[in-house]
Amino acid sequence: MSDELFQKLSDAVIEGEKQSAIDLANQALEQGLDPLSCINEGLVEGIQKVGVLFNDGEYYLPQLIMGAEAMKAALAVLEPELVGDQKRDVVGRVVVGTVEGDMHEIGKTLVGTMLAANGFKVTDIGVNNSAEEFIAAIREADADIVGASALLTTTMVNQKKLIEELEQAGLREKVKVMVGGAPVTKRYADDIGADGYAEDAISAVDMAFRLIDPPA
Ligand code: B1M
Repeated sequence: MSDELFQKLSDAVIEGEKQSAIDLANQALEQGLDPLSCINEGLVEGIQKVGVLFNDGEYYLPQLIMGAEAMKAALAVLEPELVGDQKRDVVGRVVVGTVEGDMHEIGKTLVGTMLAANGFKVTDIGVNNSAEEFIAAIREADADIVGASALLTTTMVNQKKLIEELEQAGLREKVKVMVGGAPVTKRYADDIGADGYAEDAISAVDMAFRLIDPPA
């Protein structure tokens, strides 16, 4: 019975069926199923499959967004029911935002959602953030990683500025910097001294895991 419901939860995420994911999460709780198992054996399985389909070119952005939204909605039902040491381990703390002068939010939000779906505690500070605003949020969240998004060739420079100001604030050793956004390249990320670059939201999750737990 529980296996069947886990599978349905996973399928709801894969199909991006938000309402169905919410209904199934409520149904699982009514049946007394363990919320943590619903997350790990249902939702997480689903979102990982979405990632594979996206990487294989079988899914495009809309399906990725819908899968992440379905997962987030069901998580909002299940997470408050986790008790005591069942609370999901926080993989790491991430502040995500779009840099100063830049109002593009969709990609950044998707990156944040995918990170949250994969167990990171995400503070999304929105768009048009100065370096000072990033730094205040990093301090407030005690972040391990800061993710700075830029969609304009004219605002990419503010990713560099953020890194410089992190150095001046004495935070550069403490926080890893990940950058991304359509005009940003791996080469640019290396040039400005970022720790990580990701081309899309799925690779951003992989990169965040690597930044938290770098290979020996
Ligand atoms: Co704007 N815009 N826009 N825009 N806009 C682009 C980016 C542009 C390429 C369109 C074009 O000309 N072909 C162009 C930039 C040119 C350039 O600089 N090279 C452009 C321009 C010029 C402008 C304005 C200047 C237009 C004007 O007013 N004259 C203006 C600037 C406003 C400002 O920011 N100050 C502007 C405004 C807008 C809207 C407000 C209308 C709107 C944004 C609405 C919103 O976000 N709420 C908008 C949109 C929608 C776009 C396009 C069409 C789509 C962007 C998007 O959401 N893509 C875009 C053209 C395009 O990209 N094809 C364009 C979907 C999203 C999921 O992808 O954001 O790339 P993306 O995110 C991806 C990856 O890049 C990566 O993962 C995401 C998921 O896979 N990623 C990260 C993103 N951030 C990451 C961070 C990471 C890691 C990965 O780690 C931290």
